[in-house]
Amino acid sequence: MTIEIVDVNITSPGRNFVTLKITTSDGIVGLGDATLNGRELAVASYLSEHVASMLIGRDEDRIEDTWQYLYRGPYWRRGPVTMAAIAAVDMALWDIKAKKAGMPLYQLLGGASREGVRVYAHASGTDYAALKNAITGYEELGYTAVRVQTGVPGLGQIYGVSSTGPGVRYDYEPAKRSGDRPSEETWDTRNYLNHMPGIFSQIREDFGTDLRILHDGHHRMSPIEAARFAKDIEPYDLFWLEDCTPGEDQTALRLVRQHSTTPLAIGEVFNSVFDYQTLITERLIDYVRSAVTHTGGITAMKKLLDFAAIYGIKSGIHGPTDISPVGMAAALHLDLAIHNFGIQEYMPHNEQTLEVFQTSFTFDKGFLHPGDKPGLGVDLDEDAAAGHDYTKAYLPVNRLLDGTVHDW
Ligand code: CS2
Ligand code: MG
Repeated sequence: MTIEIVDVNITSPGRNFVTLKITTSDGIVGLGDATLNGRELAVASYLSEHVASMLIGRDEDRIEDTWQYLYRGPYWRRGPVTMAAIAAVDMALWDIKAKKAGMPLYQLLGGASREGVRVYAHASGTDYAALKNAITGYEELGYTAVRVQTGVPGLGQIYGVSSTGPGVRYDYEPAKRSGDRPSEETWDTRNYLNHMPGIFSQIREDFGTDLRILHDGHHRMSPIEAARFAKDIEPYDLFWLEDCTPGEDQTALRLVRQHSTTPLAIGEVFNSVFDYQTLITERLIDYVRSAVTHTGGITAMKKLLDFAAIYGIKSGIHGPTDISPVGMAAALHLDLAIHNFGIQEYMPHNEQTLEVFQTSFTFDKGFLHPGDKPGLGVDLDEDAAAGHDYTKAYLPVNRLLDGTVHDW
């Protein structure tokens, strides 16, 4: 059989999603997530203007060949737009192959290596009282791991911290759906470095040693600042410190490693195994943070994670709400199948999103399972999707207190 129809669906049930839908000549449908937060239409246009016509008439079973055709064929390589487009095609073809086999995708990836995948939730609060409330709420829901982000004295709204006060549901969304340019936030690393260790100390005092605590530095520290921070927080036994330095500077983590045993995670802005080459071969990280959606799909992620496994490095696949339920399902099938699974990020999607994308995954006491429906296990309700028009949205820009543009 061959690929007959290629559609790009754009919907916005509270936030924007781009979904590739491939239909074969015998009517089997595969879905792939192509969502790139704040730059959604660039990927949609790459797919519909450049890729769709290349797929028509191809054998849907030739997944590796199609991946290489889309990666090596155009000459221009890598980058988030191209790799999200390739990821969407790859996911859709794996979805089709698993549907044809009558199996959930994880079976084709080698079968389950565990009963469920441990997930971490996002707990945040503008001050410690609000943060404590959020962590307590997640513990009551059964979570065993939380990412903690909190306000910093002297700074206003900062990325990763819910501004709506205490609450169990993590209701922040950094991509603002209004206006023609990004909003701006302020940052001061000195205040942050002085404030955060005390927060981790209070969490350990209030919640004990069992809880897995994660934290996201969002690329905002210099190598020497990150080294000091990783050393300062060692006593609080973090599960990981994420993105402590800007992602493109792989050797920055050598300095952090020399000074601390705090586990390090990086990679949500990466899109290729080559972004990890130094990090993995020099064992500078402990967890790979790529999204299946932004790193070339299941084919590329499986190779990346197998490469990481040789060096004792585990997975920590990116899973905020800007990854659609299709991309999340792809992550869960991989998580269940690979040996070197570490943890999975999980921010539940809102109800409107789950009406558009019907999923088969289940949550039980801090663990997710992708379910046993053939394929990825996600259906797209196109009528429901049509009810939510695309709305332009921008991620915020970060500035130091003197106005200098800063990493975020
Ligand atoms: C975050 C993301 O999930 C995370 O660790 O860093 O929420 C990130 O800010 C967004 O994916 C950006 O689109
Ligand atoms: Mg992050």
